[in-house]
Amino acid sequence: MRINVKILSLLIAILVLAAFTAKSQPTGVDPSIRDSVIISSATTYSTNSGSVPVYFYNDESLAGIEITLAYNSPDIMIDSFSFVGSRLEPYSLKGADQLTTNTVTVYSYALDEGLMSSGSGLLGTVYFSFIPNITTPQTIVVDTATLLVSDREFSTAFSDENSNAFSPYILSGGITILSGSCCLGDRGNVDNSPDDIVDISDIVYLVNFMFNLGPTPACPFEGNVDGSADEITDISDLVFLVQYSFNSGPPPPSCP
Ligand SMILES: [Ca+2]
Ligand SMILES: [Ca+2]
Ligand SMILES: [Ca+2]
Repeated sequence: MRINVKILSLLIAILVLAAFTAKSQPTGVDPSIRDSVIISSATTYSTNSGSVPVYFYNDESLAGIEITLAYNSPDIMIDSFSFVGSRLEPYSLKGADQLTTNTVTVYSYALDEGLMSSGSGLLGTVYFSFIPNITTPQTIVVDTATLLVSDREFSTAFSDENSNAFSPYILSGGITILSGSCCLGDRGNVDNSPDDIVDISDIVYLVNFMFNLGPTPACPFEGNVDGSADEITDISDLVFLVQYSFNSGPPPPSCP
């Protein structure tokens, strides 16, 4: 789901969340094992975009989650927040609103679907784009933040089945941007193996990506095996790689 910056969705979020935070600020005690939010540390290249997955753990059922993420750099921009593959994907009331250029608040509430059962896994993924000629290498910290918008405080809290809000443990992360391109030599190392070798693992990776909700190729140029001008990874790339591997087809072209 793309970030929706529309005022309407922000208002809905404020209304829904007001009920949540009005009851209690997140000062409640998290019983038993402390729940957590883990922001990953990702590495990418200046010619690419970047993404930072966020994970969470809870040992009791939850009625709601709100997480506000921020970074402090003019060099990157939030493109979108995706719930694809997230533990929150089944919940109908969820969203991501970009509060400021550098801040996005993400929320999810269990309604008819029942409480969010205990577990650990993906909360969602923040996608970033970079300004042209970005300084490299650099690491930008992505952490949680508290922000006041229209007298409503956006922060990070979990809420239990009685709407008692409490603060999870937060592990901050970030994104490291290296210079140049991720693509080495020829295209086709879809699984980004450090040896840059093209083999059956790359075919498996492509099949998983296309048909099994597997992760996107870390380097889009390696994933675009056939070197199509749109730089898109699709079924043609899988066909190209199978032809090359098993049918004496032409080798993948060089990296751009
Ligand atoms: Ca390569
Ligand atoms: Ca490989
Ligand atoms: Ca292609």
